[in-house]
Amino acid sequence: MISNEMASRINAQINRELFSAYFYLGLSAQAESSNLNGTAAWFMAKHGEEMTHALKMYRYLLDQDATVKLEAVSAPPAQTAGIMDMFERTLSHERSVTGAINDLVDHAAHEKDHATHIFLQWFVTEQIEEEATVNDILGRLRLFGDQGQGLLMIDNELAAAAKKISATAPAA
Ligand code: OFO
Repeated sequence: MISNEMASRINAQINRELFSAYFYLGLSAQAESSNLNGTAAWFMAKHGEEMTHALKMYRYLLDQDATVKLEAVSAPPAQTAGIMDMFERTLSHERSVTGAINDLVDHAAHEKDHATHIFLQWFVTEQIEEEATVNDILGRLRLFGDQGQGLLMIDNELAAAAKKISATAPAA
């Protein structure tokens, strides 16, 4: 059993994870409409990952005999200004999620809720990887360009990365 306050904070995080999934779904559609099929596959794979994150928290609340409270999910950006903008928004989004996870960890520590504190460690590690991956993609876009051959190469790399994400997706 966890406190009502802790459960309510985790419910808010479920909403953020569902928003993340929605955010990536929107970017996937925009990338595919621009014929960036590898990029679209990568964002779609991220969509799947974010759903898994939401479901991990959903499962945790139920296992802790707490109430799952699903709220409305905000709309993601309807338009972006190309691939660079997509990944810049992705990085800033993931940084905000990292901040929210850190706040949850702080609160679990404050409540001396050891179970939740341990549960959240997986998310702390996951955020490091997510930010590093997006930073790497942005670095390559800056280096090789977001048009022509450079863009084609990066789009192909993202197609390969999407396959790996899907193949190694953790079970909820
Ligand atoms: Fe759920 O890790 Fe990204 O947002």
